[in-house]
Amino acid sequence: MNFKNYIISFVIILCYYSQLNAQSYVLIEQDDLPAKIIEKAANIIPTERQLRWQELEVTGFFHFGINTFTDREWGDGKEDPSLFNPEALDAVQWVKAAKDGGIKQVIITAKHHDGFCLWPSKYTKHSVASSPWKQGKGDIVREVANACRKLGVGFGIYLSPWDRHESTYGTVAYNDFFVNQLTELLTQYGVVDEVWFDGANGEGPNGKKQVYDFERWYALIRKLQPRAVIAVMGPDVRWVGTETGYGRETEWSVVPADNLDQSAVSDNSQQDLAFKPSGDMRGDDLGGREKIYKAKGLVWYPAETDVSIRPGWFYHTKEDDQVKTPEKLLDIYFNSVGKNGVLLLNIPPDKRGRIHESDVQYLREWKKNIDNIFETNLLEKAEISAANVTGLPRLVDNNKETYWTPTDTDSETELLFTLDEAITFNVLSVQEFIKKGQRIEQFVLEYKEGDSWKEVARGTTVGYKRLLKFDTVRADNIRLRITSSRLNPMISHIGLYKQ
Ligand code: FUL
Repeated sequence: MNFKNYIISFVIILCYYSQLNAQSYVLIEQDDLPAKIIEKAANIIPTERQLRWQELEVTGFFHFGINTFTDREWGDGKEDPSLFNPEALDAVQWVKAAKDGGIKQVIITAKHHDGFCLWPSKYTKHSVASSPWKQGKGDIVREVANACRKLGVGFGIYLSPWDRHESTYGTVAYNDFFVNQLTELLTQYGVVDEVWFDGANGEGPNGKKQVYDFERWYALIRKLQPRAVIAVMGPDVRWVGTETGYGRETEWSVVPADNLDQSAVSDNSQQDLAFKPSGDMRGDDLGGREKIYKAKGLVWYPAETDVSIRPGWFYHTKEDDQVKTPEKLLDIYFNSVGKNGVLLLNIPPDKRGRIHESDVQYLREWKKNIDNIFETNLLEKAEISAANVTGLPRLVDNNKETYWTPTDTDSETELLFTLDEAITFNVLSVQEFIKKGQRIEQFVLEYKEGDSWKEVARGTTVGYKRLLKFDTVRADNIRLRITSSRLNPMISHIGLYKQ
């Protein structure tokens, strides 16, 4: 082997190993200096299932159940199943309404806190099987799963750990009951893409609270549905901390994890479960330098931003005139997906078992608005330059598998866009190549007026996607400066658009 080939093989092997070593979590050693911690943070990457989920951008919730018929948000578990009768139920209409709104995956509330099951569970009578709907022969979970498969939309389940009906709740036996129900849902309906656990933990019918056996549930999900992300009270996806649809200005997907399971970290077969989420994930900045310097470990734990299209999670006729408008939904899109989150938008079916007409229409208009804005990247025709020019056009090629990065590890970098003809824009979109980590800490967008550069907008974190809206600008010389980053930034997309 000549020297050149030797070097090439060496680099290939090195890349292979660095790829293998990149993980979705890392332990911080006591003697790690700040620079080492930054390097570790910059190299944490999402798991395959987290990446797939992040790229969905917009997902949906269907809150439906006995509450739909009692006009309540939280049932007490004493509701009579005979109230449940969605006579015109059409799950294909639900999933189609979601899909027409750009939603790529939906989650059905198989059981909410009231304990009423939307599938005929063998383990309780408190379910659709005791209702008049389809003479007790129906199964809503199946109808939704089938509709998802038919329309190519992802399928997820919400199973409330808090059960206000089940008599064993508050005892050890409840954990078996819950595992049995979870097993039914994970084995009878094909592929499950997301399992959503709520944090609510109130009293059951006997006045006792339950100690949830999360670890057993996680292991069961990994075994039966390895592709599913486990959300909120789970290790893959974190609740953003509000139910407004508005995420944080500074949203790190890499956050401190002080309870990494040491033995699982070093056991390959257990690595999937090394991270046990705990503690409150609220606050303005969860993963900034000050936070990670004090951490014992770091983990990729991205944010999900949930909100309902109506004031309530369940359908109420009195809220028919309070459906969020396409304009409001667009603002939410900018502040959730555009702030490094996945939007989880709830669309509650009504008593007929259909998504209300106004929700359907608003969803469609919302999607049309988003498509219009992002149809043409005005930078496509720009000449791009930077300190290092290798691979620059990849910034505007609309290909999520390509990215640009400066060759040195300079944390500051500047990209210049020169156009033959001035462009008019008011929206910026930036995306990092998160397959290799999240790094950007601060950036500024500027344009040239005469001899001076004027600021248009600035931001902190980027992550999967950062969207900024600002007053309309017309310019032919534009630059994006990354003013702070953990190691070298890796940018997969930059776009300017006109709303
Ligand atoms: C909350 C629940 O209590 C609400 O009813 C709803 O399901 C929401 C998504 O999560 O914690």
